Amino acid sequence: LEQIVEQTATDLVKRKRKVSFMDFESFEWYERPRRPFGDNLRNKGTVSVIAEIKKASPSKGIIRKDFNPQKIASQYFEGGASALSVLTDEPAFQGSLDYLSAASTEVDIPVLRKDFIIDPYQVKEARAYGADAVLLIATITEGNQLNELLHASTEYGLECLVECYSEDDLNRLNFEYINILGVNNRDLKTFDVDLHRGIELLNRAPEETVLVSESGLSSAGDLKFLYDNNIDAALIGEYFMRQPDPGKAVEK
Ligand code: IGP
Repeated sequence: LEQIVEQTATDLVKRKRKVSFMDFESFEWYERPRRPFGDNLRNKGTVSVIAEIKKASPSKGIIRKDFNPQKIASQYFEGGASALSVLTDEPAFQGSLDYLSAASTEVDIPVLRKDFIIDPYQVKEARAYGADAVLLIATITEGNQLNELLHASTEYGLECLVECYSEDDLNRLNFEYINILGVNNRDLKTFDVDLHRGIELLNRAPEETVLVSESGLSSAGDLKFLYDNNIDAALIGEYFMRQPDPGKAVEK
């Protein structure tokens, strides 16, 4: 994780230099009204699905060979996903900001930018490429950084899914500014998945928080387990991406 964040920081310096003349405000998606993300996940009488567009991962390499983000977005939408998540990180996940805009224009549900966000610049970039929400990973932020990013998101009109890995992460959060909490079920050192630990952490959030269980989910049994434990939404990537028609898998 440290390596990825370091890479993100280096890339960002380069990108900022390269695009310093590029003004995001002139992008066609910049002024588009945002679709509500958190409200779309809550109170559905079922676990809402956030379906992820993910070509590759650091642990598994290429997950899907036939990778067409636009087509997958429309299949997810047809299948009834409540929201999409699009990996935009290039070095580790082979994602792209272009996949984000492609997905966002294709569907009428909110779209989350999934990346290692460490700078308000990336939040503005997310807006320019059509995101409705951004992922903020608590673990990779220090000091007041998370609050600054939350503040920037409000300024740019994007919602935030704040992701935690541990009790330490959770204890650092100020829920006055956080409406949507995610816990990653996957331990990033061992890659082990533990849904129980995730649920236990999620249920410590204040009552009105939208709760999202992330990673390693693949069965109706998993979703039933989340539902029985008051979880609002499930973020699912790899399992869907390995199905011939990812949309059909959402329907089930
Ligand atoms: C999806 P999975 O096991 O269904 O493919 O997991 C999502 O939770 C995972 O991609 C993820 C992730 C992240 C990726 C969760 N948090 C942070 C990159 C960065």
